[in-house]
Amino acid sequence: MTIPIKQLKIHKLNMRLKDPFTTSFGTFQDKEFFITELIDEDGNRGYGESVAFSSPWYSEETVKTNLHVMEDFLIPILKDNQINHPEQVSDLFHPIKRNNMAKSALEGAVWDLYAKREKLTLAAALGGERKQIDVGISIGIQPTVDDLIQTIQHFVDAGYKRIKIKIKPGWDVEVLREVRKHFPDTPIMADANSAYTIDDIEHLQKLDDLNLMMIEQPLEHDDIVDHAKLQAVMKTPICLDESIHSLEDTRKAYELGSCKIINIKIGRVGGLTEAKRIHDFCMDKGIDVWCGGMLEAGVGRAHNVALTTLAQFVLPGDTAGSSRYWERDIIKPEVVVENGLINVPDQPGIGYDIDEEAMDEFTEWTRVYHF
Ligand code: OSB
Ligand code: MG
Repeated sequence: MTIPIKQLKIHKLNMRLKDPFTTSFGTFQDKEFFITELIDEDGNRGYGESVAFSSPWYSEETVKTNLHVMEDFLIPILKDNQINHPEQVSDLFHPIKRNNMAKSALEGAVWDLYAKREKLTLAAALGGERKQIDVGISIGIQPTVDDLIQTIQHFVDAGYKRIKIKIKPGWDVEVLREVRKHFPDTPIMADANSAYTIDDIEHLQKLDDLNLMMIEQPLEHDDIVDHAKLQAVMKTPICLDESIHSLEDTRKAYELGSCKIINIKIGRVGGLTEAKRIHDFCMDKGIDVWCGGMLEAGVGRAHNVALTTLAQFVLPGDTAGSSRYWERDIIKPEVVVENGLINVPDQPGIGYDIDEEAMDEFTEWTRVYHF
């Protein structure tokens, strides 16, 4: 049955993180992004979120490229085709190269709308069965090691199931050694956001003594060859984030031995359908996966929660509670973490309502597209 799409709205929002978040490539505090809203003839509303940042530091996409690609290429494709099932959308978008976060912002809204029409939770529509998901936390680079240790203690006390520490040259081995002394048994991992090169092999091998769950994306953002060389000489599992944009990238990384774990981010891989394909491949090959985060507002966060209900998401993800990021989120209720767990909502679609008052507060403008 065709999904009778009547209208699409793109809302441009500006929100401010409670605290600045620092990675090896830069610091974030003010976030501008889009919420997509698809409305059908029966009045159902499906929501998506674009996770691109303002600058192309994490990947080449930006807020502006997302709007350009949605308006000039992707929305016309949605208008020109009948959609019966959200899985068609990734094939329809396939001729447009990359621009995965733009694709995902629209595809996610189609999935939510479809699930609401079918009166299914988004988790169930994707085939997920978990009722609760395990949650970890990602901690940005801190001014001092003492600050880092205090911050970790705070989140360990709050029950988060694993701690991810951002590293970069000059803030790595010594810092993690100190952290290990204070937290001998805590599940800890490190994320370098591509801050090292293959010349750093010997330095990175020093991390092998620290009993880390994994090291995420140590080398170039587009590399899978040097990561294979590095994984061959390291005990610590390598997890790829930036390098994986598709199932094909995943297959190649698997064949080369570039990693043992994959961080699946819905936006980075072009949407929920491709995320699920990567998940299914990893399940088949015995590669552990977890769901990464992009400092999302509530809609993107809800999509992450739904995806994480799939069986091979065996490691805690980065989808922490709304209040870790925002004074006020744009969904009701907000995403809440208790004892390191999020209860998966049981309402249809993303399972959280839009907080219209909060949306109004953060919306800079809205554009309407008629189908
Ligand atoms: O590499 O996972 C990453 C934040 C911004 C850009 C890239 C990354 C991150 C995080 C935080 O690690 C994830 C989150 O808490 O949403
Ligand atoms: Mg990462």
